[in-house]
This record gives sequence, C-alpha cells and structure tokens, in this order.
Amino acid sequence: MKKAPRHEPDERLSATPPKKWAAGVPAVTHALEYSLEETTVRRTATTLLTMNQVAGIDCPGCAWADPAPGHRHRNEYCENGAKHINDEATARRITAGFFRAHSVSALDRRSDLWLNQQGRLTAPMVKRPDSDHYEPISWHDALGLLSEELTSLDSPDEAVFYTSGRASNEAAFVLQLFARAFGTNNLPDCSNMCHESSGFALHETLGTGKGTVSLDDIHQADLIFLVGQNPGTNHPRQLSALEQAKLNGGRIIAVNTLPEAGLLRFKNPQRVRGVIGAGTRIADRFLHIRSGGDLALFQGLNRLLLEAEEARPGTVLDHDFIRSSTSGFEEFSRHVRAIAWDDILAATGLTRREIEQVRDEVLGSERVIVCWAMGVTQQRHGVPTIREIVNFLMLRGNLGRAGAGACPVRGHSNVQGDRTMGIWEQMPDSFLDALQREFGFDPPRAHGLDSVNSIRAMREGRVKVFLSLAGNFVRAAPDTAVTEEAMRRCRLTAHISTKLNRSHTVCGRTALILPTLGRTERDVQPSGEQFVTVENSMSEVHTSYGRLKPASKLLLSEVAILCRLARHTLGGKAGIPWARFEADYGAIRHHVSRIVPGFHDFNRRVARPGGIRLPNPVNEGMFATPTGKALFTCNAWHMSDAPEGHLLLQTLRSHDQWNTIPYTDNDRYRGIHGRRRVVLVNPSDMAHLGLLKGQFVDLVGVWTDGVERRAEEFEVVPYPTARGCAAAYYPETNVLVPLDSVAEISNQPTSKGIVVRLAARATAEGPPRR
Ligand SMILES: Nc1nc2c(c(=O)[nH]1)N[C@H]1C(S)=C(S)[C@@H](COP(=O)(O)OP(=O)(O)OC[C@H]3O[C@@H](n4cnc5c(=O)[nH]c(N)nc54)[C@H](O)[C@@H]3O)O[C@H]1N2
Ligand SMILES: Nc1nc2c(c(=O)[nH]1)N[C@H]1C(S)=C(S)[C@@H](COP(=O)(O)OP(=O)(O)OC[C@H]3O[C@@H](n4cnc5c(=O)[nH]c(N)nc54)[C@H](O)[C@@H]3O)O[C@H]1N2
Ligand code: SF4
Ligand SMILES: [Mo]
Repeated sequence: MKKAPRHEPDERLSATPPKKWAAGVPAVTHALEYSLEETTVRRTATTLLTMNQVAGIDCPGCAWADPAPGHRHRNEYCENGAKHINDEATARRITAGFFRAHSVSALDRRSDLWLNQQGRLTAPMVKRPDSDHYEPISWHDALGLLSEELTSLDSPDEAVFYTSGRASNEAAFVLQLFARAFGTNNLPDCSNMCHESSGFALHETLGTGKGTVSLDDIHQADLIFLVGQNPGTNHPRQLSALEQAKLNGGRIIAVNTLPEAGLLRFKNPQRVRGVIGAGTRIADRFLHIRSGGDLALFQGLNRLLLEAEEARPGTVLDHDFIRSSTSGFEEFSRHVRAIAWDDILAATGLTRREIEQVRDEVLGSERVIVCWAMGVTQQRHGVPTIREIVNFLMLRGNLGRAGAGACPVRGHSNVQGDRTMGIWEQMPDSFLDALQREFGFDPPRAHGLDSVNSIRAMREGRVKVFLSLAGNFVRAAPDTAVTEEAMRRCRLTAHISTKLNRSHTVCGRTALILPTLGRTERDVQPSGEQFVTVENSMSEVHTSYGRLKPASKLLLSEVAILCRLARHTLGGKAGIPWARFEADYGAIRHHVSRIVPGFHDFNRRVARPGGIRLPNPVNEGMFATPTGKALFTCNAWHMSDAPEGHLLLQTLRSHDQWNTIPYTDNDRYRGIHGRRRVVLVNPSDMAHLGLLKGQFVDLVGVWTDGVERRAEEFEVVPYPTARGCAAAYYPETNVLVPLDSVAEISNQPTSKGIVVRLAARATAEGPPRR
C-alpha cells in the first residue's frame, strides 16, 4: 500500500508546561501512531518484533547497548527507536515522476520535514550542470560519471568522502579503503561534529578514545552523573539501565541547563509499575547549571576532594591508583586548588552548598560513572571539560573496575564502529601500516580534512568532489549559508542515501543521488543473504540482519555501490578484491580481522549471540599514552558568558526528530506542539529583555568576524532553562554557528553556547519557511 505524503505543517504553536516524566503508555502509543502513519501493519510488526533481538535488525537509532542475550524483552526498543526504524521502513516511495514534477529549486524551498516525508529513494538520479531537474541514470553510468570526475582531479586530495554514523562496519571499511587506495585521507564524518571532543580528551589522558563502561557497570554503579545529555529523548533505553541501577541502590546526579523530563522520572513501559504506577525517580539530585559551566563544576568538585583528603589523609583519594597508574598529579593538584570559589560559582551558577552536597555523595560512593553527551562536547572548551571529568574519576580510582568509569554516550548506532573501521582523517600510523601490509599499497600519511576543514576547502575551490555515505552534510554542518555556498561550488556532489534531504537540493554543479538499501532490508548477494555488523557505545560489535523486502528493485547495498565505484575508479590497482567483497561481506570481515585490533576471528565470533565485546586497555590497567600512564591535566578555568542584552544559545534536538530530520513539529516532553521555530527563554530573562510570551523574534548571532547571522521568526516560549541560557532546535539554528567557532583542539563546531541577541519582529510572516 502506498501512503500519500503529508503536507507542510501549519505552524500554530501550543506550549504547555514541560512534562515531569518520560516514557510510559503515551510513548508506546506515539511509537505505534508514527509507525502506522508511515507504513503498514505487517512491516511495522516485522521491524518492531525483530528489532534489537539476536539475529534481528539493529535499531538504526542511537548507539545505546542492548542487554545481554537472554535478558532482552520481547519489545526491546523505545518509542524513538520505533520511529527511526519505521521512518526507514516507510511505504512511501519517490519515483522518477516525482523529480519530473519537482525541480531542484522547488524542492529546495520545501522544509526538511517535507523532504523526508516523501518516502524512500528508489532509483539512481543525476542532475546535470545545465538542468534544474534530477533525471534517471543507470547505475553503470552514474558510477562511471563519478569515477570519471574522481580520476580527472589534479590530486586525490581534491575529493572528500563523508560518512554518517548509520553506515555499517563493512561499508565504512570499504569506503576508507577505497579513499586511501585512491590516495587521500579526506574522510570527514559526523563524529567530527559529535563526540570529537571526547575522542581527543580521552586519547590524550587515557590512551583510548572510547568509553570504558559496560551496561553491567551502569547497573552496578553507586553513583552516576548524567552531564549534558537528554536520555529520555536521545537514548531512551538508557533510562531502563538507570532504573536498574536505582533498583540496585545506585544514585543519580543530573547536570543540565534544562530540567529534562527523562532526567526527572521514568515510567518503564516494560514493567507494570511503569504502566500504572508513578514510575521511577531518575535524578536524586539535579544541578541546574549555566551553559558551559561543567568544567568549573568538576574543578570545584576536584578541589573539594583534595581538601577532604587533606582534612582526613588517606581516606579520600585512591593513592595506590594515582601512584601506580597516573602521572601529573602534583601539578594538577596545585593548579586546581588555586581556582577561586567565586570563579567556580560564577561559571556554574550553582551554590557552594550544592557542590558540597555532590562531594558528599561522591565520598559515600565506591563506584562512580560519569556519562556525558552534546551539552559537554559541543562547547568551545569541550576537551578541557572532559579532561577534568577524567581527573575527577582518577582521584578516587574510578577507572578500570566494575561499576566505575567514563561513558561518552554516542549518537548514531554505528558512529563508534565507523571510526574503528578507519573512518577518520587522522588514523594513526599503526592502522595505515596494517593496511599497507594487508593490501600492498602505500596509504597516504598526511592527515586529511575533517568536516569543518572540508567546508573551508570546498569554499576555496580546493575540493571539487564530495561523496557522502549516508547523512545530510548540508544541514548537519554549521554556518548554513557558508556551507551551502561551499557545496554549490563543488563540481560534483554524490550521496548514497535512503531518503531525500537538503543535501540533495543544495548540491554541486552535477549531482548524483545513489539510493541504497537500509538496515531493515534483505541484502542478497551472489554468496547469499548478507548481514552487516555495528559497534555500540559500549564497544560491543554485533550483527544486523535485514528482514524487509527492499523499497525498490533498483537499490544497491552501500557495500555494492562502493565496491563498484572502486572498481570503476581504481581498476585492478592494489589488487583489492572488490568483486569478492561485494559478493560476500564475510570477505571484508576477514581482512578486518587481520587489520583491526580486537577483531581476530571476526566472522566466527560475531555470529555468536551478543557478538564481541572489544577489549578496552584501560580496563586491563593499561594506558596507551606516551608515558604508559593515565594523565592528570591542568585545565584553565573558563566561563561562558554573553554580553549584557545577549543570551547563550544551545541548539538541540526535539523529541520528534532524527538529527537533521524533523518527524513532526512536536516536542512532547517539553510541552511544545505545532511549531519548531521556537526559542526557550527563562522567564526572568524575558522580563529583563522585555520579551513577551508568544512574541516573534529573530535570533541574531554575534561573532568576532562581524558578519550578522540571523535565524528568522522564532516564537518566544517561557521555559525553566538556566538564567542567561536559551535553547532552540537544530538544524534551523545552524545558520547561527560560525564555521570558525570550534572547540579548542578537537575542531568540533560549537553547537552549544552561541552568543545571540533576540531582535523583536514586527510581524510573523508565517509558513512555509525552510
Ligand atoms: N530521538 C533522537 N535520538 C537521538 C538523536 C536524535 O536526533 N533524535 N541524535 C543522536 C545523536 S547523533 C546524538 S549525538 C545524541 C545526542 O544526544 P544529546 O546530547 O542528549 O542531544 P542534544 O539534544 O543536543 O541535548 C543536549 C543536552 O545537553 C544539555 N545542555 C546543553 N548545554 C549544556 C551545558 O552547558 N551543560 C550541561 N550540563 N548541559 C547542557 C541540553 O539541555 C540537553 O539536555 O542523540 C542520538 N539520539
Ligand atoms: N547546530 C547543531 N548542529 C549539529 C548538531 C547539534 O546538536 N546542533 N549535532 C551534530 C551531530 S551530534 C551529528 S551526529 C550530526 C548528524 O549529521 P548526519 O549524520 O550527517 O545527519 P543525519 O540527520 O543523521 O542524516 C540523515 C540522512 O541519512 C540518510 N540515511 C539514513 N539511514 C541511512 C542508511 O542506512 N544508509 C544511507 N546510506 N543513508 C542513510 C538519509 O538520507 C537521511 O536523510 O549533526 C551535527 N550538527
Ligand atoms: S535506546 Fe536507542 S538503540 Fe535503543 S531502541 Fe531506543 S533509539 Fe534504538
Ligand atoms: Mo551525534
């Protein structure tokens, strides 16, 4: 059954007080409503019943881990996972007729929501330089055109190959192999805009970019910090794990600029208590912190722990761990003790009493975990903040033992795996040496371009071809106007995609849409039905088997597209068996097992229920740092501040979107319905700035380059956000994030903590606005 597309929203806002609890029965009904709106009962039943089960479809949503086999519910998914999977399994289709009816410029005037709702892409399409329409093209010609453009470049570094974290390990491995055999390390990815700050901070201090905890550790912890993340919306099954921790006696401290519903109370729809009872209170303590105050908070806590040790020597710090496993303690200790309380309180907006109460919780806890996400990483000082979190964990030896550790909560379901497979513009020599040994070609050694530097290079004409494996680069990237101009300057842009998005309408002079199978679909190759593998946030690698009939006979798998492109472009160079890779993904995994540490005997081990847990050296007491020890660091105190009359804006996700793709205009837990162009402002700030509820404003960015960046026509909603800190949805606000506003060291765009003023508008012009 084909579903008719829905229409543009009419943008009438209804704002009610934010919810005080997450999930429960409404979550189940919303999941089913959205799924049935998109697709049929049969397809919904297939996706939902096999989702996250052994030999089932891995949820294409977030990277939260599944419970061990044998401990999974029959419905092992959340409301949002159901929406994400059925957004892919939709029964709507985009055909060649659609592109005849809609020119590229007409599509470009449509909203992101509308583009996504048109359904699955079904056939390869090309937009020629002199045309405003996509037209059909055969796979042979499409890949021929792309490889011709690639081989005619003056240098391989004039191409970039972007990856988004839904791509499988197999596709990611093939893409990086192709890019490097072609001759470039230009492999930007969504991780550059997501957890790059975590990667840099953890690498420097612990010698690994990955988190150290498992789901069991979460269950066993005495105390869990949730810093700058909104699990009720973005990692909903994390709430089940937190509930388990609480049933085991653990306590939770949430640190956030917003009192998010999922941090307050959780009604687990999989338990009777969650369906009819009051649910579980999640956060025992909520720190309503100012934007960017987390560095100062952990500095304050560390200072208090050092003082407590001085008052009662030998009772607070883990001296054995500090002595045997770390370096830099003395310097760190001197540095942090010199940070003034006034500065800590100013940056956090908290009272000293609040921070002392947290210290007492820490002193009463044997096992502590810190979880964090975008509220921390997307700040200018994201790297120092995470380094300070590591200092905090190390003081009491909360690393490398059960129930304790560092937990960067990853976004996309396979963003971590893509990195493991070599998608990074800065892969270490050990990986490149292994590629060289295995395949006998010389991989380029100079670092490639990350996401921000790719935009700079495209803008300056240094990059001419942009190929994307999944994702929506134009909307994910900062500084929308600059990014769009950069994309349009490319000679060719090509996207391996499941659904239509802005990156197809803001494109190069020639543009290709290369439609692909999604994770839900059966993938049959000459050697038989294939599965792919993914790695979750807790370093567990497992299989995902597609179950649905493909959306179109013309779809090729990601692996097939990339292998055919490689053959077209490289011929027999380097003797890489592309045809065999395409025919049997096990052949790809065979090479991975010989190249990537932890993957020995990959094909056999990953087929076992539950898959493989990759070893983390930190949990074996080993630190792959230059000194072989974990590193205490000295981080300069920092306070995010906005001049008088301005606010610090964070750009964040609503409950009804997947990154750049809004599903509806609602944000149920925050009580917002019918409109996304809203700005959440604290009532005291509204009074101070003379703003009224329901007033229309433009958000105007302030940045050192003097360029005025303006996001137009936002409706003011009074909201209990921290004083001085406003919030509005991404990607509508990406226009406000300057390309050069990046996190120190990690070069990650600062999607949080942007200085803006709210300029009153005389009238609202109304929809549609994209
Ligand atoms: N449904 C759904 N799930 C998703 C996604 C999605 O779009 N939709 N996206 C996926 C991806 S790729 C990612 S990376 C993750 C993102 O998961 P999150 O990191 O939870 O995503 P954001 O919506 O950016 O929310 C940031 C949180 O940090 C808080 N915050 C902002 N600034 C500060 C600060 O200065 N200090 C503190 N302590 N808190 C702050 C915000 O109030 C908000 O609660 O989610 C993944 N899961
Ligand atoms: N202002 C601001 N900007 C941000 C953020 C923010 O918080 N604020 N967050 C950043 C973060 S954390 C991230 S991760 C990025 C996200 O950036 P991206 O990962 O680039 O964006 P997505 O929205 O996840 O990409 C969605 C598209 O992926 C394609 N797709 C979906 N599934 C598949 C599949 O299985 N295969 C293929 N080939 N294609 C598929 C579909 O065409 C869909 O339209 O955005 C970043 N940008
Ligand atoms: S928590 Fe994440 S991985 Fe699990 S079902 Fe929900 S969206 Fe999917
Ligand atoms: Mo992300």
